[in-house]
Amino acid sequence: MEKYIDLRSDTVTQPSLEMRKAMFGAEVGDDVFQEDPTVNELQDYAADILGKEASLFVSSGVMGNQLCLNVLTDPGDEVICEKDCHIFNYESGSPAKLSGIQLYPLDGKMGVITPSQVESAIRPLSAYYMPRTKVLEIENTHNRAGGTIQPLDNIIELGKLAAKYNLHYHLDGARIWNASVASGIPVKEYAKYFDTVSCCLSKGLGAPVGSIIAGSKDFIKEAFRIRKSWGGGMRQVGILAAAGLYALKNNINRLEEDHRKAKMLSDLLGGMKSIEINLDAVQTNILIFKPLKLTVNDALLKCKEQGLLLSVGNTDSLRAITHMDVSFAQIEKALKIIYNVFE
Ligand code: TLP
Repeated sequence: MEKYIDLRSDTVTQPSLEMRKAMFGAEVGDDVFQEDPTVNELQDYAADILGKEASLFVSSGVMGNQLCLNVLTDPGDEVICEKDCHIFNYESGSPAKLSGIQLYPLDGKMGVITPSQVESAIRPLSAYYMPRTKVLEIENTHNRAGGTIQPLDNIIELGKLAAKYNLHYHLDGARIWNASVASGIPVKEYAKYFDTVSCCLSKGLGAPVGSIIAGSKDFIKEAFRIRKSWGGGMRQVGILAAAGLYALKNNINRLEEDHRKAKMLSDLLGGMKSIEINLDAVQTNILIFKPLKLTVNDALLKCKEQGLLLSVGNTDSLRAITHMDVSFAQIEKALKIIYNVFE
């Protein structure tokens, strides 16, 4: 794939030499016995950054979200979320498959749902024939909305509502790091309003694999048990945790560069007549835009022919994501390719 400028996702990054050295030198043990020192260090370090009692290293963002939902619900329960969110669209129906729960998706604006929308979706406790609303979930940054940041005041208001109705409050913070760097709001401040948080090490932070879930000690204890029952107990996994630890210690602040790269792209896209883009939504490292003269498939193909890889954003739109393995020079080149293909 080296000949391509790959903007399909920030998941395509390769572990750097320094990260590989950290992995090579990692001290390891059997993590099913909770004896891997590097995993334990990562979990303590992540819990501290997120301001939670405990955290757990898991294989992926999907596993992180699904473990949280599983622990927080019983079969037949309902989770309120936004209609373009990851758990509803891109997790293979796992809420139903793994936990026997259903989702209640609400129509958000740029990925944001309001307290009044949520309040009217909460099932009355007296209605025994309805599902029980158990969890409120939001995504920060919101992937399909274009990497948009959830406003802190809305996060807080939704949290108050969740508390009022005795709901658990879960954050899919796969890209919480991007939200924090772009807004200047510490990750801990974002995480503080949620019972459970899931966040990825293998996206903008550049680790080859892994996510972290965080919450109370009791929650993590149960998540640890369920992770094992899903086949997610790994042994000398400190080799991978070392990459995550390296990512958390070294690769958060540099996300600002990725946001600048996204801005370079949006400056061009915003002025093009052959493309529709909501510039207000370009807040971090994701761009979602609609080709007006080409189909999504034709656009993907034409870009690929010229050396640029994009992905599908929504059914009728394209997605470009900037990351550490695409240089500013490559972004300049991508700008030319986009202009040639679309204009
Ligand atoms: N998102 C991937 C694809 O699945 C769409 C991507 O390329 O962006 N939450 C959010 C908000 C995500 O964007 C993703 C991955 C996940 C969870 C799941 O993470 P993984 O892929 O590690 O299971």
